[in-house]
Amino acid sequence: MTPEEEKQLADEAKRLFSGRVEFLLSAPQLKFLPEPDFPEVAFCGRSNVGKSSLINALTGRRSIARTSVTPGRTQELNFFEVGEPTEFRLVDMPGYGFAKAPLKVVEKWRKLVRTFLRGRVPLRRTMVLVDSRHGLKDSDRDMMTILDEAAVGYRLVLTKADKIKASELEKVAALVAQEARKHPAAFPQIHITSAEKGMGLDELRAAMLFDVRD
Ligand SMILES: Nc1nc2c(ncn2[C@@H]2O[C@H](COP(=O)(O)OP(=O)(O)OP(=O)(O)O)[C@@H](O)[C@H]2O)c(=O)[nH]1
Ligand SMILES: [Mg+2]
Repeated sequence: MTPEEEKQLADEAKRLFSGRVEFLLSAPQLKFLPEPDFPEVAFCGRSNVGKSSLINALTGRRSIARTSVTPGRTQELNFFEVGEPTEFRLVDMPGYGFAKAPLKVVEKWRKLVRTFLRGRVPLRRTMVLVDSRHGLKDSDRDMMTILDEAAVGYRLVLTKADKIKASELEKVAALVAQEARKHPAAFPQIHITSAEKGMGLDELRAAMLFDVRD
């Protein structure tokens, strides 16, 4: 892409995300998924990593996606439509790696998430969110392997960048980028964001629009 094309994409992305964004439905089981009519971008990551907060920040809505201080807030696949007419959908997913939830519940979410990521035809891209303070955990690596095997391209997105020192952030980002290079379906370039401070959001919006139009 030329710099002009990049700028145009970024402007368009900004306009889209600040326009119509609407909650569509919440699917507690696969049989409740919406018809696969539009391209989709899914947000996954460990419990409490900031998936719902990032969706709110990207769309400039305070609480279109439900957030909480209690991990395990999002328990279904939540679909949001972007654009007028709809151009694509965002999918807010339940978090993984949440040790305190009852095992049966965790198993149910895990199955829902895995089956969705493996078999969803309109899924264009998955955002794998990683807490800036913690870097990659084994549960993230498991998720990355699932996506590699399903050949679903994904972007690694560091969240809560406002919570650590710049020098630490640089170190974590380098480590995550290094590991990303070993995963065939991972984008080599990682994203650094803060839903709280609005950091990295313009770039991520543009990247997502690029992904759904790809
Ligand atoms: N400082 C800071 N806090 C954040 C940021 N993003 C999210 N948080 C906080 O982290 C907590 C969890 O955020 P959520 O968006 O609910 O996380 P989630 O990944 O959707 O969680 P589950 O749905 O439980 O898996 C909330 O208390 C948020 O306010 C950020 O960029 N900066
Ligand atoms: Mg959530």
